[in-house]
Amino acid sequence: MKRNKSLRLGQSMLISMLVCIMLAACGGGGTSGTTAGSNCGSPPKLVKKDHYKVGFSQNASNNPWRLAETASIKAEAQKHGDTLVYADAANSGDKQVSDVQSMIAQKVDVILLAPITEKALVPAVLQAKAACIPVILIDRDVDHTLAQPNKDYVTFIGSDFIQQGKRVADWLIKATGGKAKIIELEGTTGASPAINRKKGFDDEIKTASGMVLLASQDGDFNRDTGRKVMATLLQAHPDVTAVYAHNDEMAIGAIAALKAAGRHPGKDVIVVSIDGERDALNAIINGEEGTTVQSSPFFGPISFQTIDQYASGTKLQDWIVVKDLQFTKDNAQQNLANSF
Ligand code: GYE
Repeated sequence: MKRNKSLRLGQSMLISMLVCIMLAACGGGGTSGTTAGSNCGSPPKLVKKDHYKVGFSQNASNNPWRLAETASIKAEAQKHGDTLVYADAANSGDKQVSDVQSMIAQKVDVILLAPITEKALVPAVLQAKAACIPVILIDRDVDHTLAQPNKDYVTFIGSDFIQQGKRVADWLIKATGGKAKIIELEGTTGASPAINRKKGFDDEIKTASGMVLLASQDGDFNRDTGRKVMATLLQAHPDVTAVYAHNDEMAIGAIAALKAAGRHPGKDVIVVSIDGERDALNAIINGEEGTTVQSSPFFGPISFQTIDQYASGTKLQDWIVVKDLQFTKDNAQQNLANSF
């Protein structure tokens, strides 16, 4: 019985996927305005209502940043009296694609999507479009050669990741007098913040000839992975004097690895990162971390405001830029209460 049911589910998913692929293929011939087979707009329009059924596809829930983002979305949905259909992809691109497909099947009005990587969720974005459901990307972007804002999805709401990397690099160049041997811990390979935080930082340190990048490796935006990768890289590069982590979780992991190896983070190795988590602010206060550039996870208010604007027919920017602060020993203490 159960097997039959899942077989049928599998078959119907296959059929709907085939329909979507056909629609995407028909719509890909340069026709503008509408997707072939539907006339709901490109991107699909959102009919104005008092209350919406909003899908929120979260990519993971294994760190304070993700939990803060989810809490912010849930609180705002409640404030608006909207119904939230929430799914956590638990760090799997495949699961996130099927989460979005399930939201399409549940006929949500609009989908807030935090895509795990730039490429993995593109088919799901196109399937939602074919099903006349507008998608708003939040916190991470998709590959613009495969799906475009104001066409395949409504807009991307998120930080300027290149700028974040550049700001960290500028701080580090100043703090080290332009001389450092750096290990870089990258975020999840293929995720837009990992790609662009690397670009912003790597390009900027090239402006100071004494800034040497010893190694750069994926730590999956994860504390324990960051710790392990740092421990390994430390053996190969004992001459390291600075660590740049693409998020605070990996920075905290790196600090643990440095201490376990008898090093003194904040004294013989300067650690810098991005996000503004409470643990990182505390590390700055106790001298083990140099700076963290904020990447705000509080997407609730801006996301629901954008939904309202879109339903009212306001033409939205391709990218709604979230502005970020920067934390150092001068302001970490006073921002502790607002951290996550
Ligand atoms: O910096 C990180 C999270 O996509 C901007 O993803 C977000 C990043 C954030 O896992 O901590």
